[in-house]
Amino acid sequence: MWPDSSNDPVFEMIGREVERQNTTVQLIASENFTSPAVLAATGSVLTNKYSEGYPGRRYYGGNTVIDEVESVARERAAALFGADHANVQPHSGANANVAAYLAVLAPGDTVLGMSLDHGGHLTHGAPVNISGRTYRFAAYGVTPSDERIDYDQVRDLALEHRPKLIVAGATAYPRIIDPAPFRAIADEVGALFMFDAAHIAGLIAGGVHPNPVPYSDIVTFTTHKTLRGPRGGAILCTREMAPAIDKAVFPGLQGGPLEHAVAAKAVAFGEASTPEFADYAARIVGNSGVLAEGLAAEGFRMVSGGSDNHLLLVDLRAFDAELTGKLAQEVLDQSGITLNKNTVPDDPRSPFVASGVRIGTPATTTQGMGPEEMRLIAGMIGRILRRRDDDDAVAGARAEAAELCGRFTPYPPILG
Ligand code: DSN
Repeated sequence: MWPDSSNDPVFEMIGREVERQNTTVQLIASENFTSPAVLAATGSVLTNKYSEGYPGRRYYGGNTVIDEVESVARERAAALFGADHANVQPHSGANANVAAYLAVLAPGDTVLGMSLDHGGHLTHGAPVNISGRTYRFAAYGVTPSDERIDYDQVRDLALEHRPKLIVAGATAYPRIIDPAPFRAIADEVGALFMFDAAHIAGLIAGGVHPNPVPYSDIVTFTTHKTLRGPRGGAILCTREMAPAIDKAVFPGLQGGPLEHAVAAKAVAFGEASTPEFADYAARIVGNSGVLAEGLAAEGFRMVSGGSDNHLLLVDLRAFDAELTGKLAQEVLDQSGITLNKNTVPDDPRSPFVASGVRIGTPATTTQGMGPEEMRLIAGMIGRILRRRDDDDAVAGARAEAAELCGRFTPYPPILG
């Protein structure tokens, strides 16, 4: 029926990626290990189906089962976060954000969001992104003194710019983002309020970060970060906003939904509603705190002094003024520790070089690593970066990382 692909080298490559994920330490703050159930749904025959539209209102026949699946996903997402309505079709967090803008803004409208170089996201108005090219974004950031969001500055900027929409949320901010002052500021200036919860959706679901849903007109998020589902996005909104959001996702922005991903999102929402997941979310944050202490003991400076969530932003300059984020990422990669370079607030270096690294604990926590392993990893990072010119030290660290991961292997090789 089909050509024989069993010897296609792509499968050998996938096998090597399973091996990489199994044998190196995954510290990218936006990554995680999905469950076998989520992987099974992602790899299901639902990928074969066209289903433009929404449950009960499709443009193609044969969608009885798909309607059931998408309805379950929508109901579970809404229940998990206490929202009136969920749209589970966005292919990504970026698509979710662009659809939200499409729903409530006209080209040229003013929006207030967090600047990318203080921890925001490309879709929060970066000039190179469709958001920055279509709308007039004004940006708030963190204070120079405590490196946290200054809600007084947000208010001042809102009063000055009178935005139609205020956006909260970040990709490299290690602290709680309080939705309440944002709501108050939005009400004061007559703006809508959107919270981009991409990074922290799992922490919200697990009850260790304030839930922005009661304060927001729209909440967007990704399903593959702390939430531990398949790669994808979703939007929560009020009942009043639901028709505009649905219309913006389809037909406004996307075509046929990826129903295999929608099924996997449904499975992930189910998993995230369990007591085990709440325990997991608490352990993510606990591990982040221990890792911060361990890295501080090695001489690193945490931006804002520490972390309340799943990530740390580490300013490398206190440890070694010559060490860039780019070099640290490369040396650690060779040593079996995967993380990403990241600018720190007001970084004199470009984003390609950067003075910091971003470190997250969602994946290692899924593997079952705890405080003891966080202290070990902090020590390894310090040692590797101090001895970065010593090839033997780098090779030794690679073996140490493999030994550590061998005790917490996420996947059997068969899943390749
Ligand atoms: N790429 C994501 C992250 O790493 O935070 C944001 O889109």
